[in-house]
Amino acid sequence: MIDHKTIEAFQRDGAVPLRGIFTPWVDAAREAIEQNRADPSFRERTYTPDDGGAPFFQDYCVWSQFDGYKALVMDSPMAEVAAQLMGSKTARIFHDHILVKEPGNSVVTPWHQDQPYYLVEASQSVSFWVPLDSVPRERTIEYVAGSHLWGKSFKPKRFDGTDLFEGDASEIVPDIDASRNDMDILGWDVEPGDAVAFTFRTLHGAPANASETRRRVISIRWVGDDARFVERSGPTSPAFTHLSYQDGDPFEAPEFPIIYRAS
Ligand SMILES: O=C(O)CCC(=O)C(=O)O
Repeated sequence: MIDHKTIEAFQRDGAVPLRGIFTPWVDAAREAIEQNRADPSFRERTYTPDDGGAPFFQDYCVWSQFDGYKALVMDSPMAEVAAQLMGSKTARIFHDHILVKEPGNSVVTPWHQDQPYYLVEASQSVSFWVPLDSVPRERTIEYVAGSHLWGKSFKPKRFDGTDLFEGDASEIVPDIDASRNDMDILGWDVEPGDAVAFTFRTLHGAPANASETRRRVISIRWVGDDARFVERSGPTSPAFTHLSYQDGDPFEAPEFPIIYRAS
């Protein structure tokens, strides 16, 4: 499905572009975005900036509720590619994150790792950031190459800057923008149906949308064979408060089905 060089780049850099692999699923996914905006879930979190600018719509864990998202998860090669990139026999879906930055939206997605927000820990993880609009290099998501191998877990904050877990004393994300010249920052211009695959531990961030074009994205997260539940000091993001588990339990629940299993 994907070549060896792509897998190597993913494992070395923590992020790799995949060109055109989801193009057949773009139209239905765009339809799903409109259905989802009209009928958001209880997890929806839309940021409307104080500057009166356009909103940043976000929703989570809705992939099974809208046909266009479901097709991307179930019918596209995503699950098999996830298993290949992770070096896992299985690919289990964790969740989706819908991110629509409307034209003129001023919200910058701050630099962060995804892993510390989650109720799952896995050495095998991958998110597919799938744009449904063209996004040029200057407006696209960026990654710090190799940061997934730093052995760090930086403090999770909401995109509005507040701490996710009260009293969390973990290390704050370094000021990546101030040290851009000393870092290997990766980013690619992308077309609808491309994707960037990255690990839950890779530091990433994304600019505001100062353009006149929408920036619709579906980010879909997967884990591999060794995934385990992890207890945090408060509700995770996304939160699954109805689930009960012990730290280190195998990561299994009906909302996280295995979609691909190598034969
Ligand atoms: O698209 C964005 O603004 C951020 C996406 C992101 O942080 C993610 O997919 O994990």
